Amino acid sequence: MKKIKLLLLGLFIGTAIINAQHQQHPNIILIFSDDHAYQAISAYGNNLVQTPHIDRIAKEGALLENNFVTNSICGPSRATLLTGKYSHKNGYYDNGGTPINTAQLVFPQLLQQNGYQTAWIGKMHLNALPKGFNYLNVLASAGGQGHYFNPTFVNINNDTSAYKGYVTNLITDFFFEWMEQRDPNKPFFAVIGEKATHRSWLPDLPDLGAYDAIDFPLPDDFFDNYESRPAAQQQDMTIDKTMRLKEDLKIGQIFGINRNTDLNEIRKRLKEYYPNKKFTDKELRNFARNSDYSSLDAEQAAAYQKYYGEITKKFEAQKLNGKDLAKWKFQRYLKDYYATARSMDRNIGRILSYLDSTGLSKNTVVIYASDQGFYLGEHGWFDKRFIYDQSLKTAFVIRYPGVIKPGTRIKEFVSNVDWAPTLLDIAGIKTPSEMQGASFLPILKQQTPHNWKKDIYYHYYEYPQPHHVSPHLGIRTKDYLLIRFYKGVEGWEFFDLKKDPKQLHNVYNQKEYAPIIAQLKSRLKELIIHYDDKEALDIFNTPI
Ligand code: SGN
Ligand code: CA
Repeated sequence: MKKIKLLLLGLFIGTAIINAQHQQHPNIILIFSDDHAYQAISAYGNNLVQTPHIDRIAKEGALLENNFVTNSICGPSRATLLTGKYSHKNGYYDNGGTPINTAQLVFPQLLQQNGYQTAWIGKMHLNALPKGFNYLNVLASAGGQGHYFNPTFVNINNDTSAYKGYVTNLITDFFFEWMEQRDPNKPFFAVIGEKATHRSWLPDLPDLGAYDAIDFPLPDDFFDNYESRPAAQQQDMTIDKTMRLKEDLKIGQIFGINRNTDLNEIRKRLKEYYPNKKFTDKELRNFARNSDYSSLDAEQAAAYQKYYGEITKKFEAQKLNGKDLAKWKFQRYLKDYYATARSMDRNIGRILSYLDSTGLSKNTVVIYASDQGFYLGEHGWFDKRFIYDQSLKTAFVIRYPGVIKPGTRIKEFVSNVDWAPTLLDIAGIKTPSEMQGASFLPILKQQTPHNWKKDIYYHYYEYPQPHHVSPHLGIRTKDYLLIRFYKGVEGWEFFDLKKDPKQLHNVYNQKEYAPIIAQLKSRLKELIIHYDDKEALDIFNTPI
């Protein structure tokens, strides 16, 4: 009897110690999506579609209204997340295919040194596997973008495997599998890297057509003429001209065929859409090119074929052109985009329920963020890259029970160089001096340091492909935006955000702004020097 009592006491103390350790070192989950616009989230004010599970994280924790990125594109955002550094310091400037330098320090290594088990599951897109992870299962095909259906993953040993199913569901399943096999006596850190909502926006089968009844209001700058903004005139990312009917909006698309499919089979399927049209063999083979569509199995392809077949027929009957066609494309874009986001939000719900049912919710920090912002028709665009708001800002909601007061809304400026320092701070680890950001945990606790930054430095590089956005650098404050474009287009832009929140009127040449522009230029120079961006300093010092 005595022995049993002692054993129970021992167990009790053991559990208490583990709990105390976990309080000190809470588990951290970062659900990190791709191209999911903050304006697509109901917690951020979208009232046409609901994202109940992202909203739940915000409601039970904090929502950041001014969370910016330093270089609005996929790989560079992930490299900044891992290193806490700008692109010019971590060497990952664009999606050009160069592998990330794996010799440099990434914050999960510090988590590991402090007893954490670490995992990254899903989309990573860095062309090499970084250090600092105990478990990796990341999307492998299409240059790391992966496929929506039946995707291939690569693990920490560089073994690739193909799986059956829809990518977002699989990523959640892999997370659960890892959770079951991890050591429960250690705290964990996991990145759940979503492929959603990346182009070409393929929803899971139950979500096909989920928003067909909604007529989405056209942004009032949808037909922006880009007056006074030469770089905006040069870009190649409009819904009107760049977005493709077949490859993006799936009009006349044939699903589940690939290079090996018999041409007669393709011809037969096409007859349904184009009964009077004759196709050359080359054209037929082109239908088997886009791998996101060829990876569907027979059952998935049949569901997609049925849904988009109907839409194609209706589209063909309407014979749209000009502005009507652009408006129609906008509707279809948003319907696919939001349906893909819906498949993701449901999976976020699965993750939250799992944490509830395993008792982990109380000592696990849950973050939902996207790698950058995205245009949903503002300026007539899709994609990202520009320093303008919709791509510069990105969603960030965080739940930290007992530490962050539910319903907190944060207006302070933070950026993705601050993410690594913040996550380290949550784990009780000091930020190494080489990182360029600072922890915003005090802000989340509503104890903002008096000297917290009031402006953000930005530098974008990738050019000209794929969307012809001129490389630029700039500074964003609460009231102003100053930009220097330096390749393709050379020149300055300046926006008064109090009068022009949509950033439509470049007033760089208006005399009354000369004093504030001069002030911002000198601040921009300070930031360039502070972040040690040598190339930017040369650009800044070169007169135009
Ligand atoms: C692909 C897309 C682009 C997108 C980039 C980068 N084209 O190239 O539209 O900007 O990825 O996206 S697609 O026709 O292949 O879909 S990122 O999120 O990885 O940075
Ligand atoms: Ca992205």
